[in-house]
Amino acid sequence: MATPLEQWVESVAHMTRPAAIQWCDGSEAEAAGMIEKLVQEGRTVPLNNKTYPNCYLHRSDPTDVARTEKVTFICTRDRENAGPTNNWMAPAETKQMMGRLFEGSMKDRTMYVVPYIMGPTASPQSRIGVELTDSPYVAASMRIMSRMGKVALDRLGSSSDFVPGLHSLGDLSPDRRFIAHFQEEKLIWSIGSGYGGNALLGKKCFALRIASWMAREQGWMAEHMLILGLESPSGKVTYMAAAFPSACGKTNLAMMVSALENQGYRVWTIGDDIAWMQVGADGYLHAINPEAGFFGVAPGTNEKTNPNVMQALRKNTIFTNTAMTAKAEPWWEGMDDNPPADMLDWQGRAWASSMGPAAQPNSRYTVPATQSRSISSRWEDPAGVPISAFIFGGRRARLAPLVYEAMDWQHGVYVGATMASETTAAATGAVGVTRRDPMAMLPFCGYNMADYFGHWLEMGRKIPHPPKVFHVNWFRTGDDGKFLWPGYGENVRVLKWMLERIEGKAAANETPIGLLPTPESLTLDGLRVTRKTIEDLLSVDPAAWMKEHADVTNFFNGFGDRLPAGIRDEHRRLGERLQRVPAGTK
Ligand code: OXD
Ligand code: MN
Repeated sequence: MATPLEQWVESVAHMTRPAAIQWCDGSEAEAAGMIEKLVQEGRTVPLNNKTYPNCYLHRSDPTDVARTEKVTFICTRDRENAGPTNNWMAPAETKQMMGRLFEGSMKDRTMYVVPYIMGPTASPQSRIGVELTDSPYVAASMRIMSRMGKVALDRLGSSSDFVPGLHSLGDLSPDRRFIAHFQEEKLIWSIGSGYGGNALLGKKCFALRIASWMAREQGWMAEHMLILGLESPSGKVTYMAAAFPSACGKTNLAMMVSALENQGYRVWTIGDDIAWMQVGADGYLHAINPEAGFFGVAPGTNEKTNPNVMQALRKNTIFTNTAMTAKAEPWWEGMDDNPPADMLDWQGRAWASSMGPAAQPNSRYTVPATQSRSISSRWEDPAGVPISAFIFGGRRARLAPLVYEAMDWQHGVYVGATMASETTAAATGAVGVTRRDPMAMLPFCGYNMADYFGHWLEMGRKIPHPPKVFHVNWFRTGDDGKFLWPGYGENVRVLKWMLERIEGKAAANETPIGLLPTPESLTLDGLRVTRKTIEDLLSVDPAAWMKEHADVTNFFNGFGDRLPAGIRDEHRRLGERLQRVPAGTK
């Protein structure tokens, strides 16, 4: 009798008609074969074998360089269940339309059957997915980003308990590119893109969009969060999970080299992008990192911003769309100050500065997590790590202080639900446009966001020891437009304050938006910032927050009656607290 997996593979092969089917075992030999094929296809080149052993540079189709939210769909039977922040299509119509595109799409190609585990192999919190793909680049990347191959098949056995994901490059035309999630069936279909989150289906499609739906059904949480451990001088490690929108430094924070290492404060990495969490027997929320690698943005990464990753990606790494030097080494803007001579740009053309950036701004590295010296000894703990703090954050030039603490869980959920970030010129061309991105899940929440807020409130009732909730802003600027806070390794000073709040040691001032550090409660020794700068970083301008409050009202109105009462209450209370502040106070 064919297993459910064999039956599905057979039915997909019938539709897509591949020339061959390869069941992946995850071995070195198999990966070498995929890379050989990629090199033969001409879009992938080996890098310098001495300085970057077993590293490759892949150049994607120039029209296929980023996740495409416009063609990403949540296909629930009832449109209302997808909610106002998702694109929606009806499941039956979507299958018909995409089915026509999948018809014969793998002709002349090999279909790889990629079984994978999201999460540590032995963890009961982990889940299995299987991706069928006609892209050897995707199969080779999935081997880095998940526990892929025999290990997953062994765990699956003949069970039907896996999330199927069908992926084909199709003809790579942006006009025929669709990423669809069938929530009720827990099924993913993606065609027309070979890039990142569009194509590595374990990541955003499964671990966030499908998993967020499963998590609500089953009473756990799937979040767009890094997970780190902060070690204190006693050797105790306190775990924190943080959600920031793209381009706000999640990977850098997760892998930070602490500026307070000489005082005994170190940061350990569990994950840089996604956290799956459930209530443990000890009453704490326990988090696992479902991924096994880092798929990070290369530009801006350097010895200062992330020395740990710079060291990690010196071997066994797939680079995508970076530039390449004459020594066959990868290069990107922000790696160092001087672009080397005789470089090839991300499309393999001889580069001159008049041509714009040499590396594509969303160029990436795909590197095994174990290669970072910051990786925590508990990163594969089957029971996950107990989370003591949630950190929300965004890029706010003038509004949000360096850090504040929510008054309680419900207020914390409100702080996450009202998260926003201002766009940078690099991303959109329009500077300072505020994009609301609740819990950094705007593109990733697989159901109605109002119900998602409700799920967060509900989880608060189920967690005996809920994490404290904080909000940070590393990006506040002064009147001269310059950043007030040095960031990077110095951010550990803010984590230390959080730790001391968790332990009941650090002082805080109550303000209308939450609890702020007293200047004395921050550890600032060895840091060259003036008292005035610290006061600016910790100031709360009630008039600016009133404007923010009005903007949030507009955002919440989009959810109509579905917005939970707890969120409405918090919103009203913030308005009342702001109104009580005497005019002219800061
Ligand atoms: C990512 C993203 O690539 O959030 O992780 O876009
Ligand atoms: Mn992400």
